[in-house]
Amino acid sequence: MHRRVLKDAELQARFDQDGFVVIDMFSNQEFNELKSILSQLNEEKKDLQFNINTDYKLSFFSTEPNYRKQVFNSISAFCMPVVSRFLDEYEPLIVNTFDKEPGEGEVPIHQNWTFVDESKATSVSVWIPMIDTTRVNGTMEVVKGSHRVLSSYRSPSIPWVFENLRHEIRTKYMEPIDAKVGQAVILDDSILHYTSQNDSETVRSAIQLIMKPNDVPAIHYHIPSTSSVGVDVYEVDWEFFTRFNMNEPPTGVKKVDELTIHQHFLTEAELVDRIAPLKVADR
Ligand SMILES: O=C(O)CCC(=O)C(=O)O
Repeated sequence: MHRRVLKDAELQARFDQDGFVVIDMFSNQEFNELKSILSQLNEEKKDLQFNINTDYKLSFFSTEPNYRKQVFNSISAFCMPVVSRFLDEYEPLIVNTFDKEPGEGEVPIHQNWTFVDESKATSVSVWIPMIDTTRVNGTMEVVKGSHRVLSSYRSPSIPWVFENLRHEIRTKYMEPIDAKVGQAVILDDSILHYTSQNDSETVRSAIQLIMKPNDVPAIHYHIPSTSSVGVDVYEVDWEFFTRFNMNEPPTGVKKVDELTIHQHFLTEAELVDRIAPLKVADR
């Protein structure tokens, strides 16, 4: 039995079925406060260097741990009381800002990394768009029901099980979520998701809080380059993620276990079979 995620039973049932829910989260006043916290952080951002070059600007890729700490501290201090109205005893592990300039910013299809032992608990991403979002300006798109059924071993060093299906997933199975200012999308971190480039004239900014139940440890999986099946399990915390460069092995954290995994690259038929709604009741 999985530890519950949401306090409300109806939201929990929808989350279990689809792998996400959209919530009216912030009052106008709260949203405006969050906007001003973000614009203060953006002032600091101008001279930042990034250790990974992407078409979108992600605070997690900043080479400056102090900036990442500042993003974590100021956004989570403000958001925690609000998010806690909905999530059942969750705490932030990573806080990110994502910016897409006009004409760029595609975030390729991915699942978020594994942050907890998913046989017992669920980590979530609380995604908060700072303007109304649709497919035109790069809203959140998801494959409904793709959570918990693909792989619970996800990290920068583990190959994606959907690697051979990127085109099919994006063109046939992704569904955009039109989101309004004040709303948040709560995603199971194992759901397949994607955001397109921003084809509007306005910058599209969003905040992501990756959150875990406060009574389970945070973990990070790493495959050493010498192995293709052996996974080292590290126990980690929020500070680790303010300095972690995903192109390098984890440092300064304790290895707590070693696992053997057999990743299997899915075919389209297998993907369809796993996400089929009829199977939801059995999960
Ligand atoms: O904001 C974006 O464009 C991507 C966000 C995302 O991938 C996430 O919150 O997991």
